[in-house]
Amino acid sequence: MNKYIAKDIERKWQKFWEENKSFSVKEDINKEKYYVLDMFPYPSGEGLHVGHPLGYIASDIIARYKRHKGYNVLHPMGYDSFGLPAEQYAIQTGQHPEVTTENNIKRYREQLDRMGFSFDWDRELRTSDPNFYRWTQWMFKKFYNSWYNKKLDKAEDISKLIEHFENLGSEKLDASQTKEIKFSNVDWKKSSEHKKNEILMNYRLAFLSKSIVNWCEELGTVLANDEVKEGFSERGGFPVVQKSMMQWSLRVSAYSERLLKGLKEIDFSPSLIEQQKNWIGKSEGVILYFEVLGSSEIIEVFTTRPDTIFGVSFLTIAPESEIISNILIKEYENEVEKYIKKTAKKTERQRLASSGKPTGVFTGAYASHPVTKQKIPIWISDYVLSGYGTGAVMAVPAGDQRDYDFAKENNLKIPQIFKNTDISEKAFTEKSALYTNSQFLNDCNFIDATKKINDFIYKKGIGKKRTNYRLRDAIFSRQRYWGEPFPIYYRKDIPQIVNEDFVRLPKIDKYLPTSDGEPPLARASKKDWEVFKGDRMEFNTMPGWAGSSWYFLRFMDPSNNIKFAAKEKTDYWNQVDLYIGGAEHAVGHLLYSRFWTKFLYDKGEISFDEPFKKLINQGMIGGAISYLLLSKDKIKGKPAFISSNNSNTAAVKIPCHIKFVSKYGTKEAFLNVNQIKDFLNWRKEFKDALFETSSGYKSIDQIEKGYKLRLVTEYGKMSKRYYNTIDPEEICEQYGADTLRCYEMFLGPLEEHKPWNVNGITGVEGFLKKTWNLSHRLDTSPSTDEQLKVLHKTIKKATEGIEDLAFNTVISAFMIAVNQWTKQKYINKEIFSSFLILLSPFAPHLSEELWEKLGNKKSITYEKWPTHNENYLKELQYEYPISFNGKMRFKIKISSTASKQEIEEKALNDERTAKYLKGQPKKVIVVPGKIVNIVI
Ligand code: ANZ
Repeated sequence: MNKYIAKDIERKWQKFWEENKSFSVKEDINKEKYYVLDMFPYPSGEGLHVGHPLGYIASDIIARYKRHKGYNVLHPMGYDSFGLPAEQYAIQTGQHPEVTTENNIKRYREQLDRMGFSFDWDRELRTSDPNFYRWTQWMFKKFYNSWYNKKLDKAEDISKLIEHFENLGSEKLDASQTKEIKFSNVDWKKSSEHKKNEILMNYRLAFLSKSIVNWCEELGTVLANDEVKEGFSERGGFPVVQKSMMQWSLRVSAYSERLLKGLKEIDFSPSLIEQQKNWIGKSEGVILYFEVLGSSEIIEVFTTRPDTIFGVSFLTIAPESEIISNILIKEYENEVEKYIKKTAKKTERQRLASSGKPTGVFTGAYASHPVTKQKIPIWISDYVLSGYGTGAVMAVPAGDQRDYDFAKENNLKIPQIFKNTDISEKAFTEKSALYTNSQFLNDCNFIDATKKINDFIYKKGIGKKRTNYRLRDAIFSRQRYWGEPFPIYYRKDIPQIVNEDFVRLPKIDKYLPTSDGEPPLARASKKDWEVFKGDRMEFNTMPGWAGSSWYFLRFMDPSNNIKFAAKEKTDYWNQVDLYIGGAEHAVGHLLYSRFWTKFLYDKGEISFDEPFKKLINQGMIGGAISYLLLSKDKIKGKPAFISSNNSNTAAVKIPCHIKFVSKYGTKEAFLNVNQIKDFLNWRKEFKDALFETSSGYKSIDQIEKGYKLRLVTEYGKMSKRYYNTIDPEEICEQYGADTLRCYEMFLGPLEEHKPWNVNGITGVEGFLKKTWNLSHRLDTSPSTDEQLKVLHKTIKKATEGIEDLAFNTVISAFMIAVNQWTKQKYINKEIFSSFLILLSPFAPHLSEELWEKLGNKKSITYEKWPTHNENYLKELQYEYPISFNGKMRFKIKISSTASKQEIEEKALNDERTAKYLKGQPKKVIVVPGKIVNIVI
């Protein structure tokens, strides 16, 4: 009897699949397609740990299952290979990021191959490959040459807009724009090229503008909102400040309503839908006009509560507002200037966080209330954001807490407009009160008041309806080297499109900004650029999300060199049927790729406008993190990761590589002197630190004299920085890839977070060994009803479990089946064959091997998925002969799973028994599945 040696079998089948291109697919109109995709990884230098494959295993199970079901399955893999870490490594070592990236990809590929994934590797792509990014540039040009026509609710070619300007100027134009501008067709025609370009930039979907950006000095680049967490960069944890810079942006805001509506058509989790909705942030309200007294200026405010109009006691405008200089009264100039300077340093987050004590300054100017004509003072405050609404608010202290706090702080009036409410301590922010001191709204409820005031506003022309979205245009430039170059050059500072094929990333000497602070690409001389035009090329590169916004399309036709993908192919493969990836991309990647898809749809490039039909976020696999506790005062040169954590405690937690805590639930332990020396050898910077011990903080010398050092263990993320990663290859070497695959699925529901706990792995390995052993007990004798029942139950469970992505329940069902069959003398070959097909998505190597042993010549990959027969699931019955003193008298049907006692009861309670038995029997002999003999 040969033994199950996972390693040997696995290598053999991995080679077989590769050589036979088992998973390579072509379009086939006779077959229904299924596209299952993983979020492609950034190939970092750390390689994969056991948490990463969780999603890949799940998607691989689905891919293999769908092949068995007869689908034409597209299951590709590639690399999101532009990005910061390779560039930072380049800065430190001088090694070209391309080389680093190539090495990392090699390592990823080895690890992925070892786990037996059924990717179609012929379709592999990399975003840093010129054959890929030339199409990203091609799409950028499309964005640049488009504008958003709100009347048609779609993107159109810029030539259509120019035509409109030639005929009508800005009149009758309904377009998405940076700001409202008015000009006639004559103005347009008279304009210089420079001026025309400036006007067009106001509408292009890829546009250059001065914008306030998140600037990270340490990383030397701008970051997107979702790359900034609590004022620090997500990567590296460096401080981020606000800065005004010329930047490329994509006009994502034009698609706000469609991005919102599209959420109804796709199957994303409720929490993800909610996050996207909040990010888009639709709010309906009105714009009201407040005339500035003694000036021709009008301040427009955006409000969602026009019903509170009679409670307005002042206006507040954002410090960045351009109107300030036009209305400012001279004697207030100094104070205002000082205030503006001070607030410019704060980030948006800090500004929002300062609620409770909002700061501000008076402009000296007044506006006229549009209904009551009362004099309303105009203030400046940084709780008003310049990028939202109109950048100005009508302050209603009675109904809005920030306005209330501001009024209290600056001794401004707080008019009461809500009947029977108490606003002596705080604003009344609900909508349940009737109105008072509100003229024609008095005694109305919220709904009536809103309707009345809106009618009034529209009729009198003192305002207009407005729907606002929080979604901002996405900044698209990065001051980095390792990204897609723009197909842009400048002539006299006017950006121009490079019409040649594409712009290749030039080689440069150092990956740092120039001494004038220009991005690294400014180091490239004219001859370093393959295409060089005008006065200079664009120095910025595109952000990481450029390539990832459309890569799923390239997988459909990865080697096409005349188009990003042929239309027949994108028509065939169409939307991604199932997309699996981490929850951290909820509002970044998943919003940008939806936007990008809608744009390509508008341009007729593809025929669907949502990229992902269904999305699943796999949970995280966590690990135990061991920390040493050090006194904060004594640490020199704090590493970045401790700067933001536990700032209020005296101790700093240092993640520690000493893995002596093996069991979960161990909260603290003590290190011996050798272990501490080992730690200090490795982290020399802590040699003067004071360590927390069982009796306070002690230095290393004191510890050597016998104090016990404390070490705490917490459950957290698996990451190199916590020294708690486990390499999947190690697990594959020890137990086999099939065990790893089944084990990760067995850990719990796919979407939940769960700790890695190696204790259970041998159980799963045991199950595969049992399956292997079953193969030695095959027989061609007919299957028993019992064997068939177990099989059909398992088919049902496996099919339903896979469809519901409840993989852990499927593995349990397999284990039950194998245990039951193991108890029997033999197992019918046909039954075992069917079982191998069920098992093959989970443990593909083992299934292939046993399939071959059964005498099959072809791979199991495309074998038809079995279907269950309800008839076999019915309760099985056995017909017991009932004997009295050894003489068979009659038969009764009893469930085959009935216990001895149940069988005895059934026999004794049968009415025919009374004929043969008077009183109590001497003895009842029950042999389950055979006979009942009643001794009288
Ligand atoms: C008067 C009012 C009375 C308001 C009241 C609220 C409550 P959402 O729903 O988030 O869109 N606002 C408008 N523009 C702003 C800006 N640039 N910065 C800060 N706040 C701004 O919020 C809309 C409300 O937020 C608006 O309605 C305005 O205050 C404020 F009892 O106007 B409200």
